[in-house]
Amino acid sequence: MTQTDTDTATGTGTGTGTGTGTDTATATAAASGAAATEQFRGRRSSGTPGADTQRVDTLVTELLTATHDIIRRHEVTYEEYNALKAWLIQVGEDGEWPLFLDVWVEHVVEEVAGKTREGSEGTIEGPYYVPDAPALPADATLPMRKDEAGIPLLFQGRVTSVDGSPLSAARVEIWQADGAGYYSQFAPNLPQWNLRGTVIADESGSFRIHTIQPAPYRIPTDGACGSLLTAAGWHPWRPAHLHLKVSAPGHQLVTTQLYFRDGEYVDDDIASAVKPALILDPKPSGSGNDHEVTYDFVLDRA
Ligand code: MBD
Ligand code: FE
Repeated sequence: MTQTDTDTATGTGTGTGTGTGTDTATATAAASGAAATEQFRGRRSSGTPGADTQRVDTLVTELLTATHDIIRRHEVTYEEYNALKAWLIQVGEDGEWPLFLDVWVEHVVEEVAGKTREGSEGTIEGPYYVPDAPALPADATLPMRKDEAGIPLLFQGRVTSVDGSPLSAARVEIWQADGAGYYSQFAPNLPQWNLRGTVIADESGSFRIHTIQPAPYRIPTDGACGSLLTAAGWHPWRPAHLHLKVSAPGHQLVTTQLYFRDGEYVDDDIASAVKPALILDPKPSGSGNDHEVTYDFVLDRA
């Protein structure tokens, strides 16, 4: 982290877990983990299942049985069992349950949840969404620093219903990492809403978002998830991506991500969240080194 533009930087986000309040703070697994944990807890008031004893019994029994089978089949030792126990404790201490679950589990939950939708393909939300990003007009530039690094990108499109009718005033929430792979509110010394916004589409459901092309994202390697990567010989990378939540009255919200053709790790995402329909192919636009791409969203009825 070498940002020097601190005039609007808070780095403190919505919680006490982000940043450390010093200009020299570096991004750590424990700090971004604590912020992600707090963000998740703050948004999770509704939708608690838990009353269905039968279903909990079935799911937990099958999870445990699968674990027992693995132990028998591979003759797992006490050394390995204790290494697992220590590692699980560490995941909690580092606040990395949101990261671990969203990287290695969420894609299958999303696959099940999205099975019956006809509209735009979705994919995982990941740990770094923050609700209520500042509202922006249909033709907008995302909040960014004066010297924001990265190739300028015009991301434009239209939001329609499954029957093709335009969804006027659809909301296009967008969030992304910066050119160094950092998300505002989860890494220190970034302006609070850097590269986050809620774009309100026009009467025809159209939007034009000026941003920068994000960089591939390296999940934190200095915490428990990093230990797992090292121990298993896995790489820590996600391909460069834009995160989106697109919604309109009377329609189902879609949570998705868009990737870049031929981008590094598009075929080897550590979070298994790439789908062919989600790969953009931006072209140089008339001016300078800018790129532009069009992607339309189709929403299912609620
Ligand atoms: C990310 O940016 C992300 O999108 C996911 C799914 C996991 C970790 C970091
Ligand atoms: Fe991400």
